[in-house]
Amino acid sequence: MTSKTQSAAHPVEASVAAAALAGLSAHPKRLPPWLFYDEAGSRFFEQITELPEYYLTRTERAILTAHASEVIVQAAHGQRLRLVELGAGSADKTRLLLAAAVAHQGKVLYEPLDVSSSALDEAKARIEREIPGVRVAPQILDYTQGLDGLEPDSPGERRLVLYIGSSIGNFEPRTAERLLQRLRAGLEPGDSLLLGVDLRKDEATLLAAYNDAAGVTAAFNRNVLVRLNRELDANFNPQAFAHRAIWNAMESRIEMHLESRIAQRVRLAALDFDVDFAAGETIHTENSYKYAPGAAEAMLAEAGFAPVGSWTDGRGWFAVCLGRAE
Ligand code: AVJ
Repeated sequence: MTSKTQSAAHPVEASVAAAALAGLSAHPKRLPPWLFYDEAGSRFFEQITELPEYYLTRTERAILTAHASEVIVQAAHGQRLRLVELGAGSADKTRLLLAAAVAHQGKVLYEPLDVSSSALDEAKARIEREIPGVRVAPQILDYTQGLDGLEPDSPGERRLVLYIGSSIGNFEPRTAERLLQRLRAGLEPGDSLLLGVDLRKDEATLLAAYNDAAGVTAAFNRNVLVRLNRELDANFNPQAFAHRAIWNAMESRIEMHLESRIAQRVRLAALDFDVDFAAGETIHTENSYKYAPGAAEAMLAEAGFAPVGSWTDGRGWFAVCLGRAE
């Protein structure tokens, strides 16, 4: 970002600039999945959750519908609970747990954490309107750095941290493990963590979930280029990149890539940076890890959370695991 001669139409966000510069200079090229979630990307993701092929959201919702009160009772362990949620995007599944908590103890404090306030403000108004008894106290906090900054538990109160929606699936196992350890360090013994993970299953089902017939996932993937065009004055032609989803069995993950259909040069004017693509060259945009049965429970235990409960659906496609800080 040295010889910038003209200012971009929008203020350039340093984290976006740094991620694009590092990722598009790397071999193979990559962009981090958090870049998906601008306003348009968050809308595309909401659409993905309703696709017939994308079984994750509705499977996890079915598990929580069946077991929300059990989760709340186990987590409370005879005390009052307050709920913290990492990432605020999963409101409709969270409301099942909030309603169960209200049924169990009358009132509940819900603290959704996110890095931006827009999603949070919307969630606050909606949830307080729709579930009487819930008080929403949104916190702007990057939970990947830990939970410092949250108020400590009050006496007689326990915290239940929700990390659902397979969000942890974006992280490599070692990073995921470190993240759980950091979360554990911010909790008191007796607090708990509810983790939702996607499980390994047949390849065709996995691939279809990330390569839907309507092309919504392709649009979600390409939207990262649209974002760079807007925020970094880049000139990507999104249609010159094909959406690819592949199953990497060795790593037990779905990978998403954008594959350049032609040899081309793209300019990111705000960075004064040109990047060349060979025909067929890819940008790796996401990993979505799929866990073996028992693996999430083992990872929780490793991070200092004793296994309390683990629930799955009839097909064994998704797991919701509760661990208690020891
Ligand atoms: C939000 C990370 C759980 O990995 O399934 C959906 C994101 N990517 N379709 C996932 C996503 C492509 C999603 N997570």
